[in-house]
Amino acid sequence: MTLHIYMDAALTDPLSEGDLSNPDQDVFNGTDGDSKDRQLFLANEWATLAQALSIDDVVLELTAPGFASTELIVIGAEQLRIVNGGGTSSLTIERGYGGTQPAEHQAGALAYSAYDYSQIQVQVTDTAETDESSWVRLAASQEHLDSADPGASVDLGPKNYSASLSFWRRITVPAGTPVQNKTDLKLRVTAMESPIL
Ligand SMILES: [Ca+2]
Repeated sequence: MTLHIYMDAALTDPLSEGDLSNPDQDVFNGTDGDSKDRQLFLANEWATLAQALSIDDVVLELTAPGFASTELIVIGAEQLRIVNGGGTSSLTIERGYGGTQPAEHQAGALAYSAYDYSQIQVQVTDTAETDESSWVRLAASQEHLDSADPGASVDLGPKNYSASLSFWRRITVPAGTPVQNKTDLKLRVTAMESPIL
């Protein structure tokens, strides 16, 4: 799965996935009860080319580490397969994958994980002790948060590899909640992944 949740529409601030290094976090008044909304974004992993790629280059230089070995990526109309170097900014690549034609690409061009997604769904799960997933409402737009069922998942439909989607989350802390650093609510994204045809 190369879908990630981002905090910003420019897709530069990905949420951490499992290690709480960059969580979606807020501060709430637990005495009176408090509620906060935030827009979040879903997109394929992407990166920018640090150097131009000629038609027969087999090393791809990115401006930041990204992608995984054996993953397919797409630049312009060309698909490429990562042979080696996954997780670094210097990747060995197989050109013209899947019947696409090798082409020149400029520095600054965008590379995306080469997968389309359908049936995208975001759900909240509580990973420890009492289930507080009902503190969270999810909806495709902010105005639909009011009518969203607490703890229910949200269906976001399909997106192609270069598109981004957004959704909203509302966290409501019940009045009388004691002071705590709460880290057990997680957003889980599921989807059907397909290669670009
Ligand atoms: Ca809990």
